[in-house]
Amino acid sequence: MLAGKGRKAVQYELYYWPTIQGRGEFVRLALEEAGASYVDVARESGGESAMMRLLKDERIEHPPFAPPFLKAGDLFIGQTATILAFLGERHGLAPADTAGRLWAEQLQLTIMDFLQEIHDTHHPIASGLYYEDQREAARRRAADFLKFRAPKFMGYFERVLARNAVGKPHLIGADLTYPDLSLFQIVAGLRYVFPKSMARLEKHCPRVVAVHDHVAQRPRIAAYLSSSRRIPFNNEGIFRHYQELDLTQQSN
Ligand SMILES: N[C@@H](CCC(=O)N[C@@H](CS)C(=O)NCC(=O)O)C(=O)O
Repeated sequence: MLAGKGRKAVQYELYYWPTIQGRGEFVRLALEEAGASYVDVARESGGESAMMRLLKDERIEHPPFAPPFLKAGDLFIGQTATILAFLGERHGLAPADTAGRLWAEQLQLTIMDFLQEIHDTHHPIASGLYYEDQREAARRRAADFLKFRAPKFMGYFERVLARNAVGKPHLIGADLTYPDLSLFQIVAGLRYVFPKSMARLEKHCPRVVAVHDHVAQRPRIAAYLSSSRRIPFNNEGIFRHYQELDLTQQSN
């Protein structure tokens, strides 16, 4: 059991690949900020096999397509954004009104689009092929990503933050919501993947960086980040560092 000391009895089961942050990390961050009690099942002995069995289990009424998925009582919930909408509502990490909840979902889905494009910089042809088998395409894709797509996504979140002028670094209203946690993870991940390009890009999006810094300092998140529950970035996951893909163009 990975839940911290003094927490209530296990409430949630998170199923995700045990050696990477990946999409599961967006869920872990929400569980940690909520102070929720959870088991990161695939990191337990025999847990990965249990996860694979569940993915094929015909008795599950609403079967998830892929990890991450969350078991909450009798509910099985797949899709990162859907899991976060569920946890956000349950744990005060989402706006209470319909318009606000939809806005949070919209921002989260945009973050998931951004994440997919980050993944595609190192695997532009196929996830099932080795990076080494798609290196040239990756170089072209990363160059395009750094020149056009990363500035466009970051610029969008910068504008959203500028419009939400509440004096606090939050995407929605005056309180922290789950898209803030996910934006933190995007910045942390991009710093690992493209350290040189990110140093340049961050000069144009100080509000996004402020969200990152605020989230990193929240007591539960800070405790989580320095714990063994936080898997270090590595070159097996979505965020991978290949030096040759960083700063592949010089124009920004
Ligand atoms: N849209 C889904 C994507 C889920 C997904 O692609 N999961 C990856 C790991 S991060 C996986 O295991 N995919 C297996 C597959 O696509 O066959 C989400 O956001 O949760």
